[in-house]
Amino acid sequence: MKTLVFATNNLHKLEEVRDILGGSFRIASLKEIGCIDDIPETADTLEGNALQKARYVKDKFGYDCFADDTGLEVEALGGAPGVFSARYAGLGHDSEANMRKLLKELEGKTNRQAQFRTVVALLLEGREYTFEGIVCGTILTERRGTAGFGYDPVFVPEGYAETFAEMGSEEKNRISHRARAVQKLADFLHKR
Ligand code: ITT
Repeated sequence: MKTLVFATNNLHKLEEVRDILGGSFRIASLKEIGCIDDIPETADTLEGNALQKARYVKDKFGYDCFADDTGLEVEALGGAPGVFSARYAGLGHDSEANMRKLLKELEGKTNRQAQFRTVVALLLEGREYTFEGIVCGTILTERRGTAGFGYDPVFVPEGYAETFAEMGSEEKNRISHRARAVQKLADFLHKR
């Protein structure tokens, strides 16, 4: 089975991607390759950050690898928090504070349309590839559910009544932004 390094410090993402790709690839974590660095994400696009993370691991550790950058893009907020989703309420990846700020910004707004967008960047044999996955939905006025991570408790994907945090990992991993991008990555790798 081919091994792929996934350049993420987010253990929820690692678990999701292992669930999605686990049957076909062995997904190695940064810890397994001896990387404990806080990888810089200073680009101003999801594409830029995904490539930055993958290039960092390739340059410093020598492994072909892939990375994911994800943002929640809210229509009434002009696409914010977008690439700043992790740091929306300040430094520190504080999901509770980020959701609190989001709900506050949307107070009284009737347009609750949003989308999660993931860009996966793959570095393989000296070339770079990107794959995108989007899921549209709406932002609730309050949190619901405890599964998942990040903004999952306030996001209801289109065509569903439950939030990502209520539906549990199996269902989220069938329809999510990350699942869509990672499936494109898998299709690409299978065709090679
Ligand atoms: P890495 O950069 O180490 O991969 P990260 O947590 O910094 O991990 P991102 O920059 O891609 O990841 O994600 C930005 C934020 O968006 C993240 O901290 C979450 O709050 C949120 N997010 C990402 N994917 C999500 C998902 O599937 N469901 C809910 N929120 C998500």
